[in-house]
Amino acid sequence: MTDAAPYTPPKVWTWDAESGGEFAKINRPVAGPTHDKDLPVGEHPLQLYSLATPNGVKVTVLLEELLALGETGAEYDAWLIKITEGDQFGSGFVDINPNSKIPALVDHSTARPTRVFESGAILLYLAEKFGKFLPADPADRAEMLSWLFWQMGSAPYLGGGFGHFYAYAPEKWQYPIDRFAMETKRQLDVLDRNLAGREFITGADYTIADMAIWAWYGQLVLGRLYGAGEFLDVTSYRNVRRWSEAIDARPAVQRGRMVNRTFGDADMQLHERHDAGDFDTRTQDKIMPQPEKAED
Ligand SMILES: N[C@@H](CCC(=O)N[C@@H](CS)C(=O)NCC(=O)O)C(=O)O
Repeated sequence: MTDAAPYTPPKVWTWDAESGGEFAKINRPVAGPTHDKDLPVGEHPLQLYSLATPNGVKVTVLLEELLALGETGAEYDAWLIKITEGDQFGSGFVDINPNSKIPALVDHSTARPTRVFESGAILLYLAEKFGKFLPADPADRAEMLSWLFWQMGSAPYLGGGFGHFYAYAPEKWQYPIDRFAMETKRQLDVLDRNLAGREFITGADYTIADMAIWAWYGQLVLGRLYGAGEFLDVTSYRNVRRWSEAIDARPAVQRGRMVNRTFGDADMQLHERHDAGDFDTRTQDKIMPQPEKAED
């Protein structure tokens, strides 16, 4: 049953009205830049242009994990792309990602700068570049790639489907919420069954598949996405919860979550990261003007 008003599609769809909802102002039916704007370039080999949504967090978690292993070549500048203000449609950003979505990376350590877009491609590019967080054995690697691509194909049902209609659409409509809640719960069950016999997604080793899946489904089960923890009964996925908490406890994951974050607690927001020391000195609680102390 649905209470949505019936709609008869016209012969040819036209863009003549805002659809409403949280992101209506930035959505357009055409690609390409809307304005000229060069991207800033910092001193480090890797330049990341992003925001701390799940797709952005995947990449900053991997970069922080690589740095934690001592891979100094993974030093990076993380520049903030404010998607609600249309930064993704600036000409410089479109040059590195014609799809106008965060995250996007430029590697300046190569003979010519290498652009990489799509979070899954960025994870794979960095894991291969440093030879970390991906299995060497072909069968194990195939398993890892299967789960990485599972995440890339599945999360749009969670974010663009469930999250959109449950949290961002201008009204609550039962039909799409039912459809995408069902699919989201099915996906959580896929993960829960897989993690029943495995410590991490592909077995004993922590890989980029864990990072990619954790950013979406781990954070969902930890109650951080769409205020939907209770609605989806996330605590019932016990294996996913155990795995989510273990990954969440990693210091590199904690740091990765803070980068390019513009919401939530001020001490967890590091709008831009240009140096490892920024986590201690540049979070919003430290750089925001503090209220003046009352005179004694
Ligand atoms: N498949 C892409 C999806 C990226 C994506 O959807 N990014 C969103 C934020 S999570 C975005 O930049 N949205 C801006 C827009 O749609 O204009 C990836 O994994 O990198």
